[in-house]
Amino acid sequence: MSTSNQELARWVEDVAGLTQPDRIHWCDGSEAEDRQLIEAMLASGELEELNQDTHPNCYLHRSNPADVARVEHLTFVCTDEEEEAGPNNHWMAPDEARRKMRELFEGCMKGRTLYVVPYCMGPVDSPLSRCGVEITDSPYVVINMKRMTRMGRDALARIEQEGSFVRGLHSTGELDPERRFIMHFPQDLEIMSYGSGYGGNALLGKKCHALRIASHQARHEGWLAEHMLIVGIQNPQGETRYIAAAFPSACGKTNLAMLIPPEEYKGWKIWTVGDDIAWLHPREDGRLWAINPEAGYFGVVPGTSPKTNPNAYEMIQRDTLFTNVAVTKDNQPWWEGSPDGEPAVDWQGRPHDPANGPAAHPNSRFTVSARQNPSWSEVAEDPRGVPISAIVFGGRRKDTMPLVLQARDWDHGVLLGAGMASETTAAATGKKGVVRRDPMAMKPFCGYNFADYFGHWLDIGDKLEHPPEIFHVNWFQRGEDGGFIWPGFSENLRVLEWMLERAHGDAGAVETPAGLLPQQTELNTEGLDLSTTELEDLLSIDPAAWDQEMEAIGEFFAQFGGRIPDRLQKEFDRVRRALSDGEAVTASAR
Ligand code: GTP
Ligand code: SPV
Ligand code: MN
Repeated sequence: MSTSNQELARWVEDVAGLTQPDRIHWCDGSEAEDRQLIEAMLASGELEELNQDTHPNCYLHRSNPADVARVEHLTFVCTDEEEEAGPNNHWMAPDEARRKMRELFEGCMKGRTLYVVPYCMGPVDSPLSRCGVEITDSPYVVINMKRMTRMGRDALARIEQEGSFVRGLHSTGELDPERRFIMHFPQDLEIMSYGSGYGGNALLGKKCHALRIASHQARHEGWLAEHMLIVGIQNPQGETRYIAAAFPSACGKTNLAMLIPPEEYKGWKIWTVGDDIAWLHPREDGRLWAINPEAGYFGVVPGTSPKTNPNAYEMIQRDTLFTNVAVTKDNQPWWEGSPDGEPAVDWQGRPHDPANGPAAHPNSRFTVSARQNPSWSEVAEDPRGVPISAIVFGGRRKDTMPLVLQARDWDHGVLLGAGMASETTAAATGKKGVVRRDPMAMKPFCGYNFADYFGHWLDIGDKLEHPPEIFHVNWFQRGEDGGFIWPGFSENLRVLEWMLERAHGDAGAVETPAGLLPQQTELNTEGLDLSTTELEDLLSIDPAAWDQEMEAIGEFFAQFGGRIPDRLQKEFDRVRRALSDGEAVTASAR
């Protein structure tokens, strides 16, 4: 295989000249090719077969222990001006970055195969989709891209027809954390990644293309590329409405996207459209429509069980690639939160010893095709996407943020998103559990200056005659005993129901200076074991805590100098003033 696209052919030739691989393989995306790669990786030890009786076609990949998460401090946005990348990104001048990367890539594929991986983000027949080509020397990347994207022949045909594509060059390199860089050149639609074989650093269609590069394109073309799940909620009357929700990494997107309704919700059904990324477009009908650019899930394994996420648990019993989980003595995958079994060998391949920490890495992941999900929605293949009724922002916060809060209008919603913060998780290297500002869950992924991004969100609102309602949620508030107050998981549907009633029905709300809270009687808590004080804690605004929160948001905005849009600053001032005039508010004390 090769290509009729001259630009692509020349680029592959140039890269091969630089990296000097032994062989070049153009990926066609076929099952036969996938099988051959898996066989070769089993032979080389890059993959291990898991128990084929209990887990047919499931394999384990163990990363280098120094390469198990995204590396935000080594991820750069290389624009002409530093201001364009903004204080939210690490920046390097494009020339300097290219020089650095050339040195690293020189001769790095000697003795290896160079794979050319054409892929399409989004349904191949959708005008909203965008294509890319990843060049990589990692067969692990190829078999992941096969599950995560529309990869191979059809994508290449679209590229040849359209003529444009995002270029991504990747090499695993020597996995030295000192020689590891993930570089983005948004103006040239180009990505270069060296020195990591892990997920978001190496599967370039995902965070690098579909968020960092796409957010830059979206800004110029009038749409949004977001770190959001897309879920359809079908009520007992048979109506399905769609919600898009942005939570930071490892904060509950996959779980919410494939939730199973609680027992009290007879006749309700959840449909998964996407679990990590949404591309949102204003349409002529005045509504916001969304597609999921991905075709699979690269999901957090720990905590997945028939109790927390039965759909995900069922979906990963077959045809799944596991990365960095532990195994039982009969070679079944095991992780913290597994419903049964005992770990015998840990994620690093050592005999399990609790003194070494968790048996599965906290950021261990599964890779599966979305079609394996029992709640997979056919509309994920619809070239038009789905209309969005509500946008939800949410963080992992032990206090301050109530279970749910509705914005009074679009601008206020943009403030709720821009003001988001969340405790850091194992999805990226660095300290865990530290509250940091993470606007719209895009801190690691926005390819340009956040101040301009907030302005772009305001502009999108102006284009929408029927904008989605905007909410903020927090499933992670903790009580005095340190445990989560809200039961979460399935029960989150109760909150989604209130949102949809606010968007399309007549559910009541209590106005507070921070936003609208559900009236206690309007949130269905039937069958839940929640005391009155717990419910009050979940649905209240503490003025002292919010005063501190606004202070922190103000300081965050100040980093951007005068670049924060006036409209957002005014909205901030309005809420701040209202809060300082107000009293403590709980949903019960009306
Ligand atoms: P990325 O793939 O990193 O972008 O993450 P994600 O947002 O898809 O996170 P995911 O759904 O995989 O959840 C991460 C962790 O949060 C898992 O350990 C879950 O068990 C836990 N979690 C998810 N939803 C809830 C919830 O409603 N309540 C509580 N307490 N934990 C949750
Ligand atoms: C995340 O970290 O938000 C992920 C996993 O979804 S990764 O693909 O590594 O970005
Ligand atoms: Mn993610």
